[in-house]
Amino acid sequence: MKVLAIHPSGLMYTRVFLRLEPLGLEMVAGVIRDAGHEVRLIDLQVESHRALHRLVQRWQPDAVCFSGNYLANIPEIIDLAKLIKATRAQCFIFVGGHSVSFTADDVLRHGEGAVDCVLKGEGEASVAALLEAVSRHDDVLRIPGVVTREGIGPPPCFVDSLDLIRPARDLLAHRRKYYIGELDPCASIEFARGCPWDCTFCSAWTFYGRSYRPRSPEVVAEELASIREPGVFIVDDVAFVHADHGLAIGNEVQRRRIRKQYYLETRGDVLLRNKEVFRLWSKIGLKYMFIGMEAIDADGLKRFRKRIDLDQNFEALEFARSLGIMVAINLIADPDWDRERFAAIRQWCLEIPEIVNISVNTPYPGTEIWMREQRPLTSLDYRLYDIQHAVLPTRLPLPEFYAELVHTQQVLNRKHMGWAALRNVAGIVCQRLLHGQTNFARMLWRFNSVFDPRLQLADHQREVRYTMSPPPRVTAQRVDMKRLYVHGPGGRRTRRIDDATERFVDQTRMENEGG
Ligand code: B12
Ligand code: SF4
Repeated sequence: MKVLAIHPSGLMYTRVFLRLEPLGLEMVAGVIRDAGHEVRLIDLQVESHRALHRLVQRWQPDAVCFSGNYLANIPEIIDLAKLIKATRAQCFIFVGGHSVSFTADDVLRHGEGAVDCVLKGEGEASVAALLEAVSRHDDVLRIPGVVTREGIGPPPCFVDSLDLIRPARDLLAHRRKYYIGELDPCASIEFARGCPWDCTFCSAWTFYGRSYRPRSPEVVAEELASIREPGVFIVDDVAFVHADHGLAIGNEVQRRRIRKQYYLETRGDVLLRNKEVFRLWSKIGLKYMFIGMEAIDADGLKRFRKRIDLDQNFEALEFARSLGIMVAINLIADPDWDRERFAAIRQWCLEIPEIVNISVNTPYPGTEIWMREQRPLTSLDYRLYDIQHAVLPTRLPLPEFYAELVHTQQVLNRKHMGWAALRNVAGIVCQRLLHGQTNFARMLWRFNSVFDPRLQLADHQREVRYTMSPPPRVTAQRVDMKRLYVHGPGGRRTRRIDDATERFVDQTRMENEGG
């Protein structure tokens, strides 16, 4: 079969700070190709809708699949599916990915027949079986993870081994367009999959059932060596959860003399527990790190169930500074914040050298707060669910909330954007420009044209053609968390959070110590 894989357009964030290759879709495309199909991949973060329609007309795919990781992309996916189905009625159209795994019924309902099925969970596990069933005109509802308008198949399953899967990186036409800050160009890679923690605002754990599955260090190093880009974004939810795994990959990287610059995301407590890993990685190229601090008060951390205290977070920042790694931290702004709260946050952030990113508290389907939040949602427009818009009632009038939010982001970004930043990074900018890489230079001046309170407010006035189903009415006490899981709970063997102490227990270390 001829299969076209489509990644939807970028959201606000990717218009300024970074743009990354669609790794999940490349992995799914790799499996489809290995199963003997002809595959093409188009990424609408860097190509136009017109280019997509031209490709569909010329190439005439038998099947089209979309990556639905982001809730805010769902209307775009539905519209594209309808347009493609209108011209190629016989084409089988399906959607997979993180967000659509939690909203499958809605996606099928909005699709009005244009979306043949949603494939929930890890795409690699079932996509080949699904296409086989389609080509034989078999019943697709036999396939794990499939949901159609007629019914639901068996629950999604995990791939047998992450080591056997390689992303089809060669299918992307514009690899030089992917970057994060000065890592320009930048590729992406996965060292491990899943997260053992259970923060209330996050759906990474409900997707993977709190499992955590590392890939073999040799396989990771071999894949790294095959990457051409000098920059690498490690996409793990929490990097280096197991010290031995991080050290083993680091040693392999050294042994093979792989020289790259890296960006990763992790937690403060992991950084402190596995200092030797981060020390090694700072020597072999770790440049940037993102820490999801989320709150700078104990109450906030407890409410988000971060299972970490403030002192640990601050100590982690100190430690990262001592290694010379540039850290970006994330804080979650609640729509309930008033002017004083924003001012206090601005003040705190200006006193630290780190990059501070502010996102807006947003209940997403698949998260605990989606079930527990008692405040009414002010909008069911998917496009506003990108953690840059407020979908809960704001204490300040909405225009003022956006004015405060963007002003705070502006103040924080001034440290790292525009002329102030250029003074420090002029050498890097010139070097990238000499290599024809313009992403980083452009990024320095883009903030104000994308993050603008008037534009954010205007987004609320758009016509809403697809409305999301609201959360089921449940009382705060009666939430059955198991109902949220896409993949069943991974069990304690892969989890290892000690519920009594709320601390993570390093599985590899325990095994090595005979624990
Ligand atoms: C790396 C990452 C990013 C990267 C790159 C993402 C990219 N280019 O795809 C960056 C930093 C750019 C990013 C940005 C944002 N992100 Co992000 N991101 C992640 C993260 C941590 C890992 C994604 C990843 O690459 N995983 C590894 C690959 C292999 O897995 P995967 O992509 O999920 O794909 C698998 C399945 O989903 C599925 N699948 C995927 N596509 C398809 C397609 C088909 C056809 C099939 C069958 C299956 C399938 O199979 C794949 C293989 O198993 C996830 C958390 C998570 N665990 O999912 C959050 C996550 C997806 N991000 C999230 C958010 C909110 C954002 C932002 C909106 C945040 C912001 N500050 O603005 C932006 C928006 C970016 C945009 N698209 O424009 C939320 C999504 C929430 C939601 N429900 O919409 C998540 C779930 C994090 C969270 N804590 O809740 N993100
Ligand atoms: S530690 Fe990070 S990835 Fe894991 S549940 Fe919390 S926010 Fe999500």
